[in-house]
Amino acid sequence: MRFDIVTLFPEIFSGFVGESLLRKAIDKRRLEVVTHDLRNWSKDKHQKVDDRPYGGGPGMVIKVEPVVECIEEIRRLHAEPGELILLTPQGERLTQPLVEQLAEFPRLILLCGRYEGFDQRVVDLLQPRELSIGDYVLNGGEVAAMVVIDTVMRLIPGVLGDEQSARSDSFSQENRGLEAAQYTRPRSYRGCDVPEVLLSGDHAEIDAWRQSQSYHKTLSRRADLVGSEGDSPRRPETNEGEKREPVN
Ligand code: 6GU
Repeated sequence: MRFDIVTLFPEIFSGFVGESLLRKAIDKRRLEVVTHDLRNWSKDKHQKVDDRPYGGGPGMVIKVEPVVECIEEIRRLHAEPGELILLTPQGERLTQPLVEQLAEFPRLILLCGRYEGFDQRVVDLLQPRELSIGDYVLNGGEVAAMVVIDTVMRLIPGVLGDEQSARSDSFSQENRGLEAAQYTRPRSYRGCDVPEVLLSGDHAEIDAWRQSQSYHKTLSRRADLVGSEGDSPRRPETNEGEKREPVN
């Protein structure tokens, strides 16, 4: 899968792209990440890509020509035209099912906004899919683009190493609930012990305990995830949860 990132701040991505999991996936040729500096498409000698808004008001607006011409040019860099995504707080909210859809595309082009936004004609002409990562305001789309790459890449076969672990993550199609608590050695630390059931070696019992934990944790923290019939997490068959220690 290929990601093209269009941004005014390509340096923001260098540490992220060098990070080990992403770096390894790139080295294994499972992923390709290419940044493009929007200023390279400026027609201005000062490489300006923004201007004052018509009608007045605070802030600056990113101009239409550099964006449209940049997207046209980078589309031609690769056989796949790519799914164009504009990162904006006004977009559709990114959720795990949407991440799963995005992971099916061979190429995503991520357009990062800044300042007060883009000239509306960017959207009218290019008709991107508009995405937001949540109900809060970022200074720009760069952090949101990293969230898209981070969430999508883990679903690409061969990136995580263990595909099953991504499929059963919290919020995935397979598991809409929160995950059960995990423990590793030591068995006891400062008076806090690993739950006995995890040491029992009884896998059916362990599974039931984890399902019950997941269900009760989801209900207490994120009741909004326990929706209508058919939605996970389902209530476990047993009443294990009631007699166990409370979930944290
Ligand atoms: Cl994608 N961009 C900005 N600027 N703010 C956001 C966002 C995106 N998603 C949530 N807040």
